[in-house]
Amino acid sequence: MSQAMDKPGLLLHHWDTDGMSSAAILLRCLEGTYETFTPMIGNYLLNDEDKEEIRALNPDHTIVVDMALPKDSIEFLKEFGEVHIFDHHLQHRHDVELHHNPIISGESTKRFPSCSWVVTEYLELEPGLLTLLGAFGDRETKLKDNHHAMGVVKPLLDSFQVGFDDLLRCVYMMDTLHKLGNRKAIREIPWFLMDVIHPREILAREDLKDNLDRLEKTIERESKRQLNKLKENLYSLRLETPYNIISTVTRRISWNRSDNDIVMVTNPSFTDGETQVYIRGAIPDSQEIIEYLRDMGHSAGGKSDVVGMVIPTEREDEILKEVVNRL
Ligand SMILES: [Mn+2]
Repeated sequence: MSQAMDKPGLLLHHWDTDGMSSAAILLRCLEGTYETFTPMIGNYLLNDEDKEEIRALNPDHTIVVDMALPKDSIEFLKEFGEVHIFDHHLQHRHDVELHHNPIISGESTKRFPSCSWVVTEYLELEPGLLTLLGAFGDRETKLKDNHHAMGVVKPLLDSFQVGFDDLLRCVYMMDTLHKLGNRKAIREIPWFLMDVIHPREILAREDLKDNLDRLEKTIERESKRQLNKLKENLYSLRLETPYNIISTVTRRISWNRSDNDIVMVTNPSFTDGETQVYIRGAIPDSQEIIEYLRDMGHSAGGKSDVVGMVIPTEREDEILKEVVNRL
């Protein structure tokens, strides 16, 4: 990846721990100047604001890390120069200089639990703290069931003389940045991480500790509020928070209730003009709800017992009426 001296490369990464750690691994190895960048939090694409900022940076080339961007965003980046992608999400292969994604080449997610793992192997590096952080971020405690990964994780944890939970705490501290919507800090942290050699350097960061306390207090308070009963076994709660905590709040409420209950939480205050909706519990047919929303052009996803969506706030009542009819 050669570059002209006067133009920076663009290192575009996901806003979570895996994205920040993978970017830091690359920064250690890249020569030349780079600008780190993350899209608007919650958007798995480049919107007009992102594009305007990238135009002003006028990068020499782009490296995309841990983020499955749609074709339109990739085509935009190609206007500036070469595009190299390192990822592990399911996606179509893009027509770019390099799209390195072992998962779409048929490798297993056990073998490559995170993008940090993908980048480490591509660069032929020994797995290290940053490799672990990405995997802990994406898999959390489920990493314990991955024998291949644990074969690498265990000796490293021993060498740092820390436990599994210490690394998890690093992840929770780092992920406060996107939950609090601190995009500037997310873009700066790869530069801090690239020099970190021991987990204690992360655990000692007072700003991240304060973030964690603040978030925990908000989540705890919101999770204990009175729910509205919409119908038998269906309860709702409306948040008014600028924090991206809807999935955590919904999970906490749901875990304290009967398995037959469904909890629906909404938050119109994370993004202007959009309402986040999160539903968890005994959902009769989550796939049908997801398809119904996607057919109308909304962002929706989930599993059998979870549905998450983002809908326009001005059409919220009408859309949620249809959703509630399906619960
Ligand atoms: Mn990832």
